[in-house]
Amino acid sequence: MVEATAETKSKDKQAKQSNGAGTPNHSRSAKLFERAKKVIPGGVNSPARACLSVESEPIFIERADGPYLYDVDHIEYVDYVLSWGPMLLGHRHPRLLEAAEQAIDNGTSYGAPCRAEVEIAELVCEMIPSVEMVRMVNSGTEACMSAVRVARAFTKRDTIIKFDGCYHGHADSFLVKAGSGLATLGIASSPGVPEAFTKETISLPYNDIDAVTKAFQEHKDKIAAVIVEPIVANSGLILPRDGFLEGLAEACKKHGALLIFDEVVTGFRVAKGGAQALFKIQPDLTCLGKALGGGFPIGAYGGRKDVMSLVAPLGSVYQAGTLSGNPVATAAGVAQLRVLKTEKPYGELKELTDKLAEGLRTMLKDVSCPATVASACGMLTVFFAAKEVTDFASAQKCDTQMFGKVWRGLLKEGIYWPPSQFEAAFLSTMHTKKLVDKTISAFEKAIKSAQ
Ligand code: KE4
Repeated sequence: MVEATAETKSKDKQAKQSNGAGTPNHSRSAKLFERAKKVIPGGVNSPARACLSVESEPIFIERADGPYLYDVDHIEYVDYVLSWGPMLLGHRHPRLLEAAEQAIDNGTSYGAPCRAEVEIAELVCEMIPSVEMVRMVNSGTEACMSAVRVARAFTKRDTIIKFDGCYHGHADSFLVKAGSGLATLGIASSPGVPEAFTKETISLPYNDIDAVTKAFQEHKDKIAAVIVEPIVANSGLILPRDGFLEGLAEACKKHGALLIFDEVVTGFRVAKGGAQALFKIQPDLTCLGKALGGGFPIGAYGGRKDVMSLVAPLGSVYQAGTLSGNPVATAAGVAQLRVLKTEKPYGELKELTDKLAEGLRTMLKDVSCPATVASACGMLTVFFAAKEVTDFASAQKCDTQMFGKVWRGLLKEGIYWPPSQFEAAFLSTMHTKKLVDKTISAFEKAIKSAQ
């Protein structure tokens, strides 16, 4: 674990520690937000950043370093959003900066193949157990959209199964009872998506293997694929019940459907080989993103060679992209994966995540706050609900008002927590035990003032 050295502490002399005293001054953020709302829908380029559900205006960030964010008002925060997952090594990791700077020095995009594309593909095939062949794209959405297309082509079937509260990006066929920003904003399914696009999408309760069995019985030779977040991040963090993922694999095998693991969040985070390595399950296809590129726009889908061989130009399933495999993004991704492969930070990252999760559970009991904590290596969620959250329906029973009050309290204490009950918080290899202790105390203070 890289200790937050003086080097990763704020270089900005004006940086202020937000310690809860008084109301921090967000005037520069507010001014930028006013300007942004005039030219960008909602003033943000992704609804997840809007902070609407926590009744706050978005904080505009000036820079980041190690485990910290610094906003335009020079306030320092411990960062638990980490760009929604990509910054697994923390911000400005020296190896990543060096690789990206070198790549930029050679040009920023060629529209022709480059060495780093081969290197990142080889690393993905080496690190993710089920991936024999992989295609780079520019986002998790593209990865999931393309994986479903090739699964439909391979099986010559149209229907897909997804799970309530899971989010696979904003491609039309996924916007059915989806999680992340849709859950945060209470959008069941998005306007502008024709029924014709979603009628082939069956959404079932996560962790309900009987519902999956029933769906296959009803639609058996029509189902092309089951796509699942093996550990859900987009309802808040929900772990699979024992046997659930194995049950999905068996059902797919029995009915000739493909199993797609959406590991855009869990890939390289919960283990070097993702959730599939953790649970020892081999999906037919895997979607990746976020940590794959260390903060640069990237995604990837890959898996069985016989399935991926259908993808153009080898096969006829068309998928393309001007910036797919971009030399800067892939160089940064190669650097990130090499650090993860050689330094194997997972033991310490899991230990730190457990320390935070256990510390929060103890504190919640001490302050008699009805809440539960779910965690996996490098990620966790505090659910403001008395009962354990096992699916989207139970996640929706959370007290989102209380979540909002606590979120605002944490911000005052210099903790930047994901601004939604239906998102997961992330830790980096640059977070430290000291910062975890600070976070637990900040939660305690925020909860006490919210109760
Ligand atoms: P992108 O298209 O945002 O790169 O990836 C879509 C995606 C696919 N699969 C999973 C499991 C995901 O979590 C995501 C995107 N995650 C959200 C936050 N939970 C991104 C944040 C945002 O939309 O701004």
